[in-house]
Amino acid sequence: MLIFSRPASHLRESAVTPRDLVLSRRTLLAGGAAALAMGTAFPAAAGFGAPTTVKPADAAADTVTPFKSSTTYNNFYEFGPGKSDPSRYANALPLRPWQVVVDGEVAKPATVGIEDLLRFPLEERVYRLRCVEGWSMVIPWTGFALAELLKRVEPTSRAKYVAFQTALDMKTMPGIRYPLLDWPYTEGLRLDEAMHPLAILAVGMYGDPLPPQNGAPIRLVVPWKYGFKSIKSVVRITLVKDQPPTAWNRLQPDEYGFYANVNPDVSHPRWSQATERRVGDFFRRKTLPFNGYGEEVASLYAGMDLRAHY
Ligand SMILES: Nc1nc2c(c(=O)[nH]1)N[C@H]1C(S)=C(S)[C@@H](COP(=O)(O)O)O[C@H]1N2
Ligand SMILES: [Mo]
Repeated sequence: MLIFSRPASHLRESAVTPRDLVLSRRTLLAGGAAALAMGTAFPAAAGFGAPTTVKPADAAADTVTPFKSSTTYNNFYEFGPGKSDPSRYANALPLRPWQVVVDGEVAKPATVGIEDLLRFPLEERVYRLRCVEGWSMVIPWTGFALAELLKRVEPTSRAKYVAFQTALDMKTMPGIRYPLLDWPYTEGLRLDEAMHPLAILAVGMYGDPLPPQNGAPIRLVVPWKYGFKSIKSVVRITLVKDQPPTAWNRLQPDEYGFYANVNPDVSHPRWSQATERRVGDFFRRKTLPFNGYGEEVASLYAGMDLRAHY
């Protein structure tokens, strides 16, 4: 059973939440205390500290994308290349048992079951996700800071990057029969990016467990980067010395950089990145540097030429 403790939310419910979603949240809450009381080999986190307040620059103009849209218009190429393939096929992916291996340059490698990952202090974060194809969504994620997990395994001084890997399931993933990408899907971050409090591992959205098409049972969300960095259905997180190979970068390095910070000034060879269309909107809007999170993250890139490191 999936259970969440009620996240300290900065979501303005009046602005967005349809009644049925509110009801499903209450159902989740009913079981929360019992789950938290159970013992675990992977001890509970010491606490999240002050919740990160995450407000996109034009928050007032931002409306949460309807659930129906964000769960039927997806990129999850393991389940096919079409936007509706993931919602059609990802249901078949077995979500239990599920483990995430955390290894590499760490003092305490661990294999963490999803039940223990759900015990991390969960928060609700309303983030925009912008795809390099020029569309974006605003999604209330439930998750915890990736840094919380990384700290537990104690990165060594040699750890400079973090490599991520998605599950590979021949039986349920029709997309991996085609060599579109080098399967399994892989992504990577620099260690300081991964430790940034805005980078989260999400286990839910709209107050419920993640739908399979959105990367159940656990996926990365890095809101200041293009959507392809936010790898779904993660099974392995490896700390490494050198910049790891990543699936899209290997396929087309001139189109998909390792950094992939949202940048309206650097065009993708096939798509301008100056504007975007919110899924559900008719008109396009301006794309913001770092997807609107510049105040929080720009310092990570001080001194770097972001045209060269796109
Ligand atoms: N494993 C995996 N993760 C993935 C993808 C994928 O094809 N496979 N697509 C990426 C891309 S291109 C985008 S835009 C986002 C979309 O996330 P969403 O469907 O939850 O909006 O997931 C990213 N994560
Ligand atoms: Mo994307």
